[in-house]
Amino acid sequence: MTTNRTFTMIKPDAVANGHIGAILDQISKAGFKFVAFKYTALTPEKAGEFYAVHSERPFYKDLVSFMSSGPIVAAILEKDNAIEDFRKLIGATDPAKADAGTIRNLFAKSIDANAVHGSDSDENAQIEGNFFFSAFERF
Ligand code: DGI
Repeated sequence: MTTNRTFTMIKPDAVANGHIGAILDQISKAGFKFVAFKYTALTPEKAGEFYAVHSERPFYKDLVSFMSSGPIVAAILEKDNAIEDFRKLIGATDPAKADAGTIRNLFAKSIDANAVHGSDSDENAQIEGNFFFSAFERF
């Protein structure tokens, strides 16, 4: 089922570097509406759970440590074709390969600290949104 929703995080590097406002502006100008929004932080346990799919990958430990290193912004976004359009807006996982003008091209410095997360499927958008937000926190 297509939900027209995606889930995003502004990661600890982008928060620490003062890019929350610029990133939210770019997301809004691209036509995404906010369904749910919070400023929070992941514990190492929660970060490990969120990225469990990568638990066998060599970068998993560093990823969990980085994602629990400071506050993040978590949000559910709505727009037609949300998953694909948001992945285009953020650019490739490795910022060195991200197209000019994409969020990762503008605000990320490395593949592990790459500024933003965007869900890769409708199914994962639902799972990830449910990970952070209750029904009472969606509008
Ligand atoms: O969906 P993406 O965030 O673009 O990428 P992903 O789901 O394949 O990986 C999740 C995160 O894990 C990614 O944003 C950064 C990290 N990651 C992925 N591949 C590598 C990586 N980190 C390192 N150090 N090296 C990798 O090859």
